[in-house]
Amino acid sequence: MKVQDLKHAGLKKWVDEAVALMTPDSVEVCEGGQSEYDRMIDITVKAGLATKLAKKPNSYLFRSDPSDVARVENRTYIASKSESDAGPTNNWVDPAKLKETMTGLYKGSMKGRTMYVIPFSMGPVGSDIAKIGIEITDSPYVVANMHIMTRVGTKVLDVLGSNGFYVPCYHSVGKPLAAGEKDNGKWPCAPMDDKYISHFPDTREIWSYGSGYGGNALLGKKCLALRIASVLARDEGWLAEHMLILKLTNPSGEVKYVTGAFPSACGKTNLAMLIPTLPGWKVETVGDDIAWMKPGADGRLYAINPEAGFFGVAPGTNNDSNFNAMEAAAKNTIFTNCGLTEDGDIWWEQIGHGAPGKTVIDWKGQTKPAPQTDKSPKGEEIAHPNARFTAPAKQCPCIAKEWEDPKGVPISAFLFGGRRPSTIPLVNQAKSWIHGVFMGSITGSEVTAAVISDQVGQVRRDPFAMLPFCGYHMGDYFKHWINIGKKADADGKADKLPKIFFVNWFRKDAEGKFMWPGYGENSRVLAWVFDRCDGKDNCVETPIGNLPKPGTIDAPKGVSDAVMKELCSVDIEGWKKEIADVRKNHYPKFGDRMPKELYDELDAIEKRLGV
Ligand code: SAT
Ligand code: MN
Repeated sequence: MKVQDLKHAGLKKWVDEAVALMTPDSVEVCEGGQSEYDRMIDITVKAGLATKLAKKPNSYLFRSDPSDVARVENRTYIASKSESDAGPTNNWVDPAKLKETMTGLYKGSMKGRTMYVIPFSMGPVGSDIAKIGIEITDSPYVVANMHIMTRVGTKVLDVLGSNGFYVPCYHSVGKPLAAGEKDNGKWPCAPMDDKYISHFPDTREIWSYGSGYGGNALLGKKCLALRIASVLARDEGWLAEHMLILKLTNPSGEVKYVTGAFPSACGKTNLAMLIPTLPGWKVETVGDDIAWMKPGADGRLYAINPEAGFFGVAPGTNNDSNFNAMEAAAKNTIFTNCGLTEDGDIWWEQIGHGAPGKTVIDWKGQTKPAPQTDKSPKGEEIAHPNARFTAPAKQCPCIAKEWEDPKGVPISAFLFGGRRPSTIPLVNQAKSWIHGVFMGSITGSEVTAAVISDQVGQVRRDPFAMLPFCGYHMGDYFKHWINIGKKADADGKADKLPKIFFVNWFRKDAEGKFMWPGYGENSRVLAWVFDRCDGKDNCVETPIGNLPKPGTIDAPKGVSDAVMKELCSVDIEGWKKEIADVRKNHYPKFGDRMPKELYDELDAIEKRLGV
């Protein structure tokens, strides 16, 4: 479709301005559909950027530049008008200055390339909870990924109409081509110091430059669906959260929907696609990363998954850890930075088997001996640790039939969690909404070797798993959560809000061994949560919250009664330390915008613990 055929006057003008600034060789408005997707892939194959996989139907492997392999948090900006609105935990630059710098970079940045204008819907097209974005990009890889991760095309423009609201998103890889120059197999991107992932919350705009990878470039995901959406949600009275959504069915066929927020590397995608070991229970997936929730007329919160695909971490995924993800990525999938086997299949660390043949090509394009097992020495990885698969959600065998319901699904429980080797029990229900907000605000996870080496073993707090994804001041974000509870109270609908739980699959014993087997066995905890939402008599009140009554969570094989008891009891001394750390090191980070209600919770728990 041509730009002059756009019916939305503001949109047409915005695109014209971008064309004048970025001077692409040609411009194309994306219409969506399989043939457009195939054409984008074809362009990348011809440019030497993608390899067709012989072993996976309609699937391709890309290798990015070694400098462009993950989100770049230190180049990510929340450029609100006022610095204090971005808060102390976001990078801030004056929006006018940032636009000046980036306009300089965008000038001529698409020379030699095609500009694609991607109309996309976050959420089912036309849903009341959905939002529209328009991404301008010079990367056919981005177009193909957006086709999988969002709903793209003319159907979105039809909903937008001639004056609808959309979030304008600029993206350029920042590598213009000289006359006759071609990518020639080299992933285009700009040097690190020229990369910018910028958000303008006041004007609801996203400007991204210099990176072609993941959340830096697929702007519907973290940029729109979390950073900008969190601001919209604050202003409009809903929630945009970094949460999975799952459907839980008990043996009597009753259904509840549960969301969960966990910092990275805590198994969010695995939980969303879990295969229960508990007989008669079923888990199905609505979403694995992001939930948008709006209060319905009945006072319940209704959630949609704004995405249409999974952008999952490949290493560690195998038929045992996540059979459903492996199936979802078995065809029509884009793989990035995985290894390539001799017989034309992908390979990664902990895929469950060695690589066939004599050699494999690693994510940097180097030929290496084929690994016999599925492990590689650290630093010698065949797949990059942040290698990804982009797979359509509808291919997931356990996708819930209502995953695209435009009304969303009514949520019964929120789970917060992290990797906590000590202190934090297996599951703990908040005493009240505000106590649950308190739990969310102190969420943290042990730093694993995969992240930052000098912090290994320490707890890094990541409130609501939103620290890198909140588009405004975290103190105000906590206040927004508190206000959702206050409003429900005022409407006499507090009992309709989800119950809040804190879970921990990662407790370790004195020898450093995991005490809880995790994975499918987590269904035992989900079953307890399910019954708790029905008010079943399965808990005991303690100073830290409601813990499982002995015997109400069946121990999995190999877990003794003594271990179950330890997992479900209060470690008073540990909690005193936990709370002291929150008071001294965590809450002060948010300064004077830290809501008083949360300090009151801190006082109350100290009192209950006898501090
Ligand atoms: O690169 S993404 O932001 O899409 C994925 C992630 O880092 O969680
Ligand atoms: Mn995520």
